[in-house]
Amino acid sequence: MGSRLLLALDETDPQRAFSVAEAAAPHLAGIKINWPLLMQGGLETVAKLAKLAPVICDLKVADIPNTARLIAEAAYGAGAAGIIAHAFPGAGPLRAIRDVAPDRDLYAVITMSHPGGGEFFDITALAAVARDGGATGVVAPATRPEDITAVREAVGDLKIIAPGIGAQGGDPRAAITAGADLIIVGRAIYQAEDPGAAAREFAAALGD
Ligand code: OMP
Repeated sequence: MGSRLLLALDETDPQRAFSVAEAAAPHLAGIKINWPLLMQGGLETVAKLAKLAPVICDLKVADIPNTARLIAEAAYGAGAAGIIAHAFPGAGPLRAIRDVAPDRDLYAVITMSHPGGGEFFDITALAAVARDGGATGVVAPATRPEDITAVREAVGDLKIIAPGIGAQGGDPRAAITAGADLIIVGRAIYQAEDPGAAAREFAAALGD
């Protein structure tokens, strides 16, 4: 089976980020980048990393459809294979993103991994928004495997990607057993002494 590991590359030094990505790439299904790296490295980071693995731009888009579309045009245009957006603004902004690149991925956040991160998110309602908006997947917390199970029931066959492994306390196998398709690991890999070895161990823990 191919890798089920996504690297959350929140390393803020673009050069160091690229060497971490190079070391980890053989063990990855993809690389997720967020504002900390994008703000330092700019959009060209996407194209550079895309040579190593598919890149998901975790922009947590939460805006009106027109602004969501403009953001999506920039990110997909730079070579992103996927974008992460919030579901709570409704199906319209998700649909606007999807329409920019119907052949790429769009992940909707329908609950979050930090303590209290589930308080204001209604999984059932937001799963319906994700589906209506044409999302190809959703983000669900490895810190609460029971929520991943609830999300799996609510989203059917949409892809579930699960952050919160390692530094936030989640366990990779528990997340997969609960229904996640892919796990997301950041600090436990990019802050490791040997990021390549750490990525290999996470992939091996899943039997990949
Ligand atoms: P580590 O905690 O360092 O493994 O990183 C987790 C990554 O997943 C970070 O990039 C977070 O921004 C992201 N994330 C969460 O931690 N929790 C969530 O609920 C959602 C995300 C996300 O959308 O990726």
